[in-house]
Amino acid sequence: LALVSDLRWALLNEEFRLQYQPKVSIVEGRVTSLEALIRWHDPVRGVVGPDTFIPVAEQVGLISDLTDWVLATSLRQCRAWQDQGSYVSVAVNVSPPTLHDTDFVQGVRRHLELAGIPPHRLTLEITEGAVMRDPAHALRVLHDLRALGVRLSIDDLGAGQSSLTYLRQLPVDEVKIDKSFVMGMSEVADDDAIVCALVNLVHTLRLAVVAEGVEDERTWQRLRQIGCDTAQGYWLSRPLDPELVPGWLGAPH
Ligand code: G
Ligand code: G
Ligand code: NA
Ligand code: MN
Repeated sequence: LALVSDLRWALLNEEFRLQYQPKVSIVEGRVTSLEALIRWHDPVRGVVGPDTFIPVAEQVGLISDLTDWVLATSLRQCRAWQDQGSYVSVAVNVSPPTLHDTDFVQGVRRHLELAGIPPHRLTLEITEGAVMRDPAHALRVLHDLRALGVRLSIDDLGAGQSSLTYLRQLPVDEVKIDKSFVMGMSEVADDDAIVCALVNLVHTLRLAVVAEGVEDERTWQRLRQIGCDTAQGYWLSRPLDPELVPGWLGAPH
């Protein structure tokens, strides 16, 4: 496949970029973290989104190198913002296979040390699929990451093969409700009911709940009303190029 060799080359040739999308505390209005989202600036294809190449990278064993690059780049960026006076946190998406790499926890620790960022300022977003493929091992890795001091988030609740059994025993700090429910909740009564139920479910587990895909003010107000902790979505901010982040953080919103 041309895509595969192009991806290897792209990594060497530094063709990947990160954008950052804020997660905002609904009660305090404060940014709780900035999620790093990868894009590929291919000279021929133009800007390619992760949905196109992450699944390929997972299949051909490139995903760990990519995640390594994302961790290094986002933590270095976090340090640069810190040096400018912004003590923000970053969130990094971790693909299922990467969680099961033997040296993943050591790698995370090394990247934090290199950047000089305290572990609690890094959140790792993990989908349920990562846990389901080998629950016993995933649980050990999550406990090791927890012991290291990084925050853990379960991504896309409701989109995959959820198991409440695992959700209950995972050592995580927050759960993100999948945007497919949140995006429609202003118009679709069932989606509103599902989001309400998921917010209550996550709170019953004593975890923080994030709604992603907040696209209008009505949804934000509704989430506030039902006690959702944190929101993320185009209405708050699109994913931002890194140089726009300090200005966005400083502007009133
Ligand atoms: O940013 P966008 O909506 O195009 O992201 C599409 C998908 O790609 C999302 O599911 C997102 O979690 C995933 N994604 C974005 N950046 C990364 C990354 O750095 N690593 C992994 N594993 N997935 C990512
Ligand atoms: O799977 P994950 O949750 O990481 O997916 C994040 C993806 O969702 C990113 O590609 C991001 O661009 C996209 N996204 C973020 N906010 C919104 C939104 O409000 N609406 C829509 N449609 N997509 C969003
Ligand atoms: Na995510
Ligand atoms: Mn998500």
